[in-house]
Amino acid sequence: MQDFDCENAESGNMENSVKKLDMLVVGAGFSGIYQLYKAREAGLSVRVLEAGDGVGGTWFWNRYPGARCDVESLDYSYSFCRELEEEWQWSERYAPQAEILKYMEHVVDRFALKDGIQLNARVSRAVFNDDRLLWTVSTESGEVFECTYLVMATGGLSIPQRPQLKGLDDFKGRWYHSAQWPKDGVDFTGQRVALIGTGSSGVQMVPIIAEQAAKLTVFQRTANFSVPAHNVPFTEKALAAAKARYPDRRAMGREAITGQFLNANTKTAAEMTEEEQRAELEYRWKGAGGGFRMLRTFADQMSNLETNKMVADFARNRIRSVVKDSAKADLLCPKDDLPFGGKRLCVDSRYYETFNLEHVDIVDAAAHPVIEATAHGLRTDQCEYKVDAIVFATGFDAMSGALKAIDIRGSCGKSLREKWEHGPTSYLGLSIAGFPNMFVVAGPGSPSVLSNMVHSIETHVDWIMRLLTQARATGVQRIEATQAAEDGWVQRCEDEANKTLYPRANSWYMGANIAGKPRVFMAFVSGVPLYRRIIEDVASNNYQGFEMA
Ligand code: N01
Repeated sequence: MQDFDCENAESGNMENSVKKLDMLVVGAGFSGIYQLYKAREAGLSVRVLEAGDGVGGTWFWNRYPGARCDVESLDYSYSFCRELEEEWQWSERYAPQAEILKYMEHVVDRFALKDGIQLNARVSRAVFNDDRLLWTVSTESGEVFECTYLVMATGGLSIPQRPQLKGLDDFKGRWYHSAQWPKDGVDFTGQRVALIGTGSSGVQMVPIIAEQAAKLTVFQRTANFSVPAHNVPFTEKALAAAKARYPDRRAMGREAITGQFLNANTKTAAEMTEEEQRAELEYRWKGAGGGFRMLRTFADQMSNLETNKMVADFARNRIRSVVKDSAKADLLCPKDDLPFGGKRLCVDSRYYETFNLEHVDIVDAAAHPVIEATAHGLRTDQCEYKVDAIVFATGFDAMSGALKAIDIRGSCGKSLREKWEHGPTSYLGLSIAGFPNMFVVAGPGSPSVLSNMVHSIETHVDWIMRLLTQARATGVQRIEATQAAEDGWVQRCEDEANKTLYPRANSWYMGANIAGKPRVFMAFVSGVPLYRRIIEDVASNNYQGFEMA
């Protein structure tokens, strides 16, 4: 099958005609770009539909001040091409948003992928035809495509949680959401700014907005743990040394639980002396460690409450040692009922230090919820805060949101929204019973958000392509996870999660950040290496759990 004539399509000449492809990919983030590359390599006609007017996914939309990756860039980057690794020069240990976006644009150019990506094309509906074994996919602007395979590369954190705040339309200042930040940036110089939300986005923004604003008031509903990034610029020498060991680094990453090497301690806390425990905690908090290394301080940290509390207490002590005002420090210390790492750990640069500035304040939005926006600011149940700008860092309808945003109809018209009414279900986090020939990259039920996303994305895309290559070679036209396989996988994910402390936290991993969203732990918690072995076994066993016809 030939790729359609995109020149005609874009000029509108084919507006009402149906474009036919082997594969359609939804989303041009890390997943969609790599899926396009691999599908083309396999000789498929393929097109990526992207809602934005540029590629990059997360890194296209999240342009808020201070946005940067909190997985080290040497790991949070494609590993499929050694030359790409060699030629790209990361400027910092944790690259800022603009640099990651530039990297992704470079990948698109370098591998000549641009003509396979259609921008400003938001997919609204996808319907499977059981007789013709095709997906019909429509965009909001009315374009229609038919494809044999549909790959949802829609991302786990791509549907922002819009603020449901009474009176927002009457607010006379400007308001922003972290994930829909203006391309030209925002200058807060001299302004009074309110910031709602203290997850990763809020924590990254606070120090930068504080540099500009005359007054910054942070409305915190739940204090989460944040650890220092110890971000540093790369010297030429350091980068060259790291690159000389790149294959080893990648290999160690593949065998690490999150798909990035964090020098995990293999001992439980009980197997160490107090002195050793202390040294381990210090090492991970300080420059040699930092960031997510704190999640790997003890082998039983996410399964043993006592061990977890040791890490949590250590972090709370660090917060108190930085924040001079004890009332602010009290508020910033996460409460005892939140396990360390139970909500996604934040990684910051000078977050806690920023609260020592006189013009930066914190409001307990759990005790005194924001009730409404007024013409001149925000009102809690206590008082009105007059501000010039409001920043919402209130997160996303995570994991399932992007898929439910599209009206997806599988075999016999089955609706994904209805199927997922009680929470997302899948087989292996990449296939859904009742939705043949559709694949989800890093979907609910895979390690995805608990891992180095780029590694997980490459794993999924490679696996999908291996399956499709075999299917095409053997004349298989319909690939579908069985309901029994899906049920078994959902149960396994739940059982694995219940062995850990994760379900104790009201996190977005659990759907707890969205009112009315079912509480289901949405990721495979037991790590990238085990997960990869499971899906490799499935492939070796003739794709056990799939019906192939
Ligand atoms: O969103 P979040 P995020 N009133 O959901 C609060 C990734 N990421 O955008 O905890 C008041 O974590 C909410 O409070 P609570 C990363 O995976 C990565 O910060 O629900 N507050 C919370 O404090 C991350 O985990 C990077 O009580 C309200 C905050 O808003 C994920 O994206 C950088 C509220 C939302 O925190 C999401 O992070 C940034 C309300 N009505 C993000 N509603 C990297 O560096 C919500 N909140 C890779």
